[in-house]
Amino acid sequence: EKEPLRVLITGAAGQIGYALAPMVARGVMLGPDQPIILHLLDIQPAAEVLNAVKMELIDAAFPLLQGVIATTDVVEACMGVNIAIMVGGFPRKEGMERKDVMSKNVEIYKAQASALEKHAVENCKVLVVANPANTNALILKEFAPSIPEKNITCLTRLDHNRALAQISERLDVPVGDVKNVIIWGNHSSTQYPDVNHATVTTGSGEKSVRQLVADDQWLNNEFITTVQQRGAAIIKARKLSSALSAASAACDHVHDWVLGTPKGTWVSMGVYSDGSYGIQPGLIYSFPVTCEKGEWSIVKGLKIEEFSRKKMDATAKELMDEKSFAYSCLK
Ligand code: NAX
Repeated sequence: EKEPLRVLITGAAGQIGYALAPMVARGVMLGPDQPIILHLLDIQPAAEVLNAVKMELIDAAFPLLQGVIATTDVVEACMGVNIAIMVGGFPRKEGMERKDVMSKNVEIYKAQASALEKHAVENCKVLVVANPANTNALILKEFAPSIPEKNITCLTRLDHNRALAQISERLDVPVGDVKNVIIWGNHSSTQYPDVNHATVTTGSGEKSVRQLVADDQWLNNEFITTVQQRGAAIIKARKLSSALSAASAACDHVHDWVLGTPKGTWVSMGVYSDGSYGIQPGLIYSFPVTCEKGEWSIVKGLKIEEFSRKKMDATAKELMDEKSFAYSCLK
């Protein structure tokens, strides 16, 4: 019997939290034999809803779930956690300036960084989901200097999964047979979904997605904008932003980070840039990564042609602007 792992979900009374907590409790994130203690954090106005989520988790009688701590106290929430999924944040409301939203989130992430640094286990792995995800992760990293930078990541797996899904639909092949798309850069509409190295497993071996689709016009235009705009399309149709797909992607991200990526397969993660592919160090940028023994490494040596280069640089530029803007919001 394994020791239970403590998984923190912030913003747990929100819609992603409601989808994510049961997935974690069922073993989707850390495996079917890994007992879990859930730490659920939200703010005071959501305390009653948060408690209802706890009641439902108890009522679901998940065999792996060995405890639920639901709290509005950030110190209690962070105490001893092994994995921290940061979903809580301040949403942009109508009529709000971008600066006001950024200031609020910068403050939240600064405070939560300190709490994690002081109270989480030493090797705690952090996944930031709340937007602006890359920049929130960067703020968290800067204000938790004792957490290794390798342990702080942000979610672009939803974009990665959306790209796999678009290819699967287009070619009418199972999504599990499509692999090695890449999301480069920011989790925003400037992200660059790249299929130049993507393949499909077929009866006669691995085939390149570009060859199978045989329509560069579609791949270089509609495919890219569909993935970039998918979040907006969900909001338009659902009147709410993506929740179940975001929760599932968060599980995939942590699952592969902790348990490893299959041989020959990479995934996309927002990680601290080491300067790979000419991306300025000091940004949290989405790269193709493989994971082994709980550590990610950026896939090196992929050939980048002109079309990709421009798009990778444009999204890096947006991240640099966001970074300086976030700093200008710090009091
Ligand atoms: P909700 O508004 O439903 O939930 C957010 C929750 O966070 C609320 O319950 C709120 O009370 C709580 N919260 C606010 N401040 C907090 C604080 N200081 N500490 C703890 N909790 C706090 O939003 P939801 O739809 O769940 O989305 C959550 C975040 O994920 C948003 O920032 C959203 O933009 C972001 N997303 C990121 C995605 C990604 O791929 N990286 C995709 C999905 C999603 O849009």
